[in-house]
Amino acid sequence: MKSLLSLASALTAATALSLTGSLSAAEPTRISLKLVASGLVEPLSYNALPDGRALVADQVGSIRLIGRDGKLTEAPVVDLASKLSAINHNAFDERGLLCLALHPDFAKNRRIFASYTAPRRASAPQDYDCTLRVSEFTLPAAEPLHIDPASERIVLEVDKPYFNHNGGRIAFGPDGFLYVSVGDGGGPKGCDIGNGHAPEGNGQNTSVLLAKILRIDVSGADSTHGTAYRIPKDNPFADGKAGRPEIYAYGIRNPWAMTFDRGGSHELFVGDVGQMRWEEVNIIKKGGNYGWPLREGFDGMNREHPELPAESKPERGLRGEALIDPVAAYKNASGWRGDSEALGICITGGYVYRGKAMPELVGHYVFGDWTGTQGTPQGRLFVARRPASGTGRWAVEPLRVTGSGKAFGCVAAFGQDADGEIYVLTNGSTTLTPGRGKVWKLAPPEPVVANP
Ligand SMILES: [Ca+2]
Repeated sequence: MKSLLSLASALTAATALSLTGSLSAAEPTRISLKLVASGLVEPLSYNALPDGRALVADQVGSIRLIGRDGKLTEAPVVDLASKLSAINHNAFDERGLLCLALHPDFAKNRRIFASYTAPRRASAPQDYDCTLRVSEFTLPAAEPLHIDPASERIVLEVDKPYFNHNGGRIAFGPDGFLYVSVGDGGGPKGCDIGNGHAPEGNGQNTSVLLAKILRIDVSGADSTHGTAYRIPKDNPFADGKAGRPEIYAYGIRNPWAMTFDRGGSHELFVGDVGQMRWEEVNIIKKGGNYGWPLREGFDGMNREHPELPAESKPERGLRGEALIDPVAAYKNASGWRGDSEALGICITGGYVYRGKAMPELVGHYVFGDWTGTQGTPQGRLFVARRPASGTGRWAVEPLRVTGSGKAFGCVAAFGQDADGEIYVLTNGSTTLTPGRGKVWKLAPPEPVVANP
């Protein structure tokens, strides 16, 4: 019962007391979910505007406005559906509008970035599925807020052999650079195997942008290389000799999602979706090799039989570099059937909580799992607690959802506002079905009402 022991040791006395005082240290932290918006398909990005309103991006293409009154505006700020690759409506899909990021100087320059899967571009191999695209738009200040889709400026494109493992999360770092998470390319076999996958896996191949965290400078174009961005001078492969200059870190399978801590030392967190045995939380360091597909979780990876344990755990990558472990991992129920420690099947990365409403979560990483069981909308929420010593593994513990938000469905993504409070973006079904998507705000547990 490794996880319960680590859970008990991670809970501080203050945490236990802040509950009801009568709960044991092993009781999960209780929270509730306050409904913010509904009627969406699958919301994947929540971005607070400086004026107190927020944008919410729906996977099927629309970006909508949540007003100061908390109400979702009917008319979209923009609908990018016509720019997207084909999407399986009323079915499961990983393609679509994936993430938004406001420029750090958004209040002055109104620059906004969006990532989405576009139809395969002309230069992509003919048997590829789509092209992951990061584009820039400007949000005019005029009311009602509206983005002209024709104002798009394409920033970066990465061709995708298959429909899945897109990554596609974007975020500005404290350094002002734009970070882009890209999945390994996907495919029916998984394991970083198939069309468009290098023999060593795209994770370990630094000549491709798949299976990477990228970092680019969007302050201007680079006329020498013909790119719409510049390469930060201290990127690990900035000179292009040993790898693509956009790469910041590598060895990542399907980074969903990627966020910076608003506080502390502004660490970069990536939830890396696993194959069959482990779901990971990583803290990303510049130049780091996070092991995929040589490793999964804290173990080696059996690429032929991913449901089985690996015979060994490699310690180094192709250049002799040390492989970096996740800070937290939990068992995937696909490879650990019936195991009580198998907490889900597909991680949905979240945020380090920096709000005021739940002091017991401050400094810890709140995240979730798409669903506990394949095919049913039963997502789960967790907190990974930073070790008291500051180093070592983080303990993963469930968050117990109380009250009316209990049956929230699948956990699609998370958002965070300027106060550090966290939003949970859900889909009441496992498919892209109209009307099932909701946005919730993480809140303290609802008071227990005595039976009348
Ligand atoms: Ca890893």
